[in-house]
Amino acid sequence: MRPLRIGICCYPTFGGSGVIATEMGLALATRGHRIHYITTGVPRRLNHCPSNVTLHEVGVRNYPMFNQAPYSLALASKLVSIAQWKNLDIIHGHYAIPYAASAIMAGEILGDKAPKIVSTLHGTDVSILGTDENYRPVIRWAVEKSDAVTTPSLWLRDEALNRLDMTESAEVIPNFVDVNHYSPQRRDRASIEALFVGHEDEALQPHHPILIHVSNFRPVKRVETVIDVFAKIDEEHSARLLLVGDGPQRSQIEAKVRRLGLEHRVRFLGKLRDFAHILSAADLFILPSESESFGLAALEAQACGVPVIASDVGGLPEVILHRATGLLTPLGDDQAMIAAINSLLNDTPRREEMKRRARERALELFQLEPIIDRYERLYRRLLAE
Ligand code: GMT
Repeated sequence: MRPLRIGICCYPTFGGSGVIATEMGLALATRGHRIHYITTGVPRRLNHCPSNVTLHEVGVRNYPMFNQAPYSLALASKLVSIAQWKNLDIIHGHYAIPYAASAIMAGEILGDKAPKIVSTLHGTDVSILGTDENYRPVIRWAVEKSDAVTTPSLWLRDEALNRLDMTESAEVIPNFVDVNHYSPQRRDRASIEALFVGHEDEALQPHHPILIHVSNFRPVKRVETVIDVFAKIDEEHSARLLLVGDGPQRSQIEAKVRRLGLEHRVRFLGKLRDFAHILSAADLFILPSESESFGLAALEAQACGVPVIASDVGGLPEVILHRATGLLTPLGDDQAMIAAINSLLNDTPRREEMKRRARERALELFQLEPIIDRYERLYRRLLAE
C-alpha cells in the first residue's frame, strides 16, 4: 500500500482535540505516511519530529483595517498552498471552528484537485458552538461538505445529528491512549510526596489518598466543584489533590483554595507536557464536568489503573463503566460525588478491583493501533484505494 500524504490541522494546545490530532499524526508517520501539521504553533504533545513529519506554521498577518486578524482565512490559504505543494491526499481537520471550516474553504478553492477532507468533531464545537447562531450555519456547512465526519463517541454523533440537522450520520471512531506510556508501571508515589514536602503540617503518609484532576480550567469542567468535593473528602481522610493543566479559571480556583485554607493539601502543577507518572500515582481521578463528549483525561487515568469519579453526562458512560472502572454521579449532585469517593476510599479491595478493570477497559477498547487502523481504512476508502 502506498504511503499517504496527510495534512492535519488542529489546536496545538493542551486540549484533548490537539492531543488526539498530534498523536494520530505521529502514529501514522510511524506507519510511513507523510504528515504535515498545519497549525499556529508546535503541538504540545509533539515531543519528537520524525523525518516524514513537517510543521507548517500559519502566519496570521495583521493589517490596520482588521479589527481582529482573520485566522480562518490565513489557515485556508495555507491549506491551499500546502495541498498544492505537497500534493496532499487528505486534509484532516480537528474541531469544527476554524479547522473543518477552513479545510472546506480550501477544498472549494482547489476544486477538482482538492484532497479528501475529513472532519472530526470533538465536543463543544457541537454542544456549544453548534447551537450558537453566530457559528452554527458555518459549522453545518463544513460538516455537510466534508467527505467524512467522525466523532469520538456515540453521544456526540447523536448530538451532531440533531443539533446540526446532519443529512448523514458521522462515523464513531473513539479516542485512544498509548497504553505503554499511560500505564500503572509508571506509578511514582515518591515524586508526589516530594511535591508536598515542607508545605504542610503533616507529612504525606502511604494511607493518605491522592486525588487528581486534569483539565483546561474552563467553566464546562466545573473545577470549583473539584475543590468543594475535595474539601469534604479531606475532612475525613487527610487527602491530597493534584491539579494538572491551566486555563481561564485557574486564578479564581487558586484564590478559592487559599480562602478554604487548603493550600497545604492542593498542588497546581500547570500544563505539564508529560504527567503519566503523576497520574499513575493517584488513587482516584475526579471529573465533575457539565458536558464531556468523551473525556480523554479520564481514559488516560484509566489506562494508568486509576478509577474515575465523574458526572454522568455526554460520552463519559462510554468511557467509564459505572461500578466497574469508576463511579458516575448525577450532574451537580456534589453530595453524591462525595459519597461515591468516600465509598471507594473506605473499601480498598473494591478500589483495587476497579483499578484492574480500569486498565483492562483501556486495553480492550481504546488502544492506539486498532483505532489508527480505522482512520487509515477511512482515508483509503475515501481515496478508493
Ligand atoms: O470541545 C472542547 O471543549 C475542546 C476539546 C478539546 O480540544 O479539548 O475537548 C473535547 O474533545 C476531547 C477530545 O476528543 C474530548 O475528550 C473532550 O471530552 C471534549 N470536551 C467536551 O466535550 C467539553
